[in-house]
Amino acid sequence: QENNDNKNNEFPELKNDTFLKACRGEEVPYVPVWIMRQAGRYLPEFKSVRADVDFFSVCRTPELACKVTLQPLDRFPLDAAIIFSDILVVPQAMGIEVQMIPGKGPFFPNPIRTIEDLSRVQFPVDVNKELGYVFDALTLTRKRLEGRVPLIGFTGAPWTLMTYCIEGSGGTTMSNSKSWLYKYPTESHKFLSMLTRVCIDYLFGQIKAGAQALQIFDSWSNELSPAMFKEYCLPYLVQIGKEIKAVHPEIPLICFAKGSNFALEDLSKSGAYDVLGIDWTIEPSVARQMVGERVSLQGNLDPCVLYCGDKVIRDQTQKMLESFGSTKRLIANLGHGMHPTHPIEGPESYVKAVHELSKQMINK
Ligand code: 1CP
Repeated sequence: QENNDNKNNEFPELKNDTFLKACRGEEVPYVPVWIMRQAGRYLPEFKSVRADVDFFSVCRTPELACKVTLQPLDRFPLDAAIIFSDILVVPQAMGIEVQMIPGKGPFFPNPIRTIEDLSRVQFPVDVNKELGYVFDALTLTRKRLEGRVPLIGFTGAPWTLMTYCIEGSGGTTMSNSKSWLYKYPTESHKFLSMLTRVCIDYLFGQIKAGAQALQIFDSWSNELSPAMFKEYCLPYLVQIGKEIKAVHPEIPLICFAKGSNFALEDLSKSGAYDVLGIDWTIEPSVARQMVGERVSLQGNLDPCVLYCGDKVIRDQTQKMLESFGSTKRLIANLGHGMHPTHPIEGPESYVKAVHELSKQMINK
């Protein structure tokens, strides 16, 4: 508790608040842009850090986490930074071992396969003890940012974290985790409630440490039918947003329930989020119609456009901005994260196109 009190007063003054303004639906001079996975292996300077240090050691070393968080900002005029970490630090904090296998991704040597395995999950969790390294990285990064742009903190959503814990890796059919929902509804809700509690405590800690906005990643929500989403995702997403909002109404909250387009209306009416992320499987104009003016939208360029050179990127960005219909209540991003194989010129062209084209639209 003691480690972060009053630190907010010591942070440098924010110079570019375009992203925060767009989250709140205020007037902006241009559409702000940041990119999911903007720090990562497409950057040679990231690869050179990773050459000597394994993935979770970068996350656990505030100096290194801070360094790689700032790398993309030194290349591109992005409007927000996102702390370098991973959603899987939460299962680790609950006593579940997670390894990062180079070229493969996350691997859990002992996944939570049976309901008996739930007894192995550490709960409750002292987030200051288990995740204090993330808080330290946030505080350090907020200082080193020198107010250039706001710093975003994040967590995985309960359902997405539960799928990893049960499947033991990504890239599966989700048959184990989805079977849980159908076969063991009580235990599924129990596991999701535990994860929700840890996520909320973790996000409170991130705010205290200096995070200026928070994103909840429900990357695998698209695996669930509307009825299953309503039962196993929505209530927990709403609980997280509401509990944070009750104490910190000033911190913008972003929910990215990837591909769950049917949920946009419910999420926008829940009052739990300021911003909803969308991927490329929904037309921006349709998403805008579903959420009205209740929330800001964030997205949604197909990451694969960034392979296609400046002209295609510019044309597709123009189409995207036009489809959103208004430059208000909008944050440009991709519909998902950067790929390791992306050329550096991709995000460079995208950020430039968003800034230039949106300025033209606003000044017209
Ligand atoms: O060796 C490496 O460098 C591994 C690549 C990598 C990176 C750069 C992983 C492994 N995680 C990260 C960082 C990361 N992960 C960030 C950093 C901040 C930034 O955006 O710059 C963030 C926000 C995440 C969040 C994350 N991790 C998500 C949610 C977002 C999404 O992409 O849907 C998920 C699903 C993960 C799990 C994960 N971690 C890493 C990989 C390769 C994966 C996905 C594996 C899979 O497909 O299941």
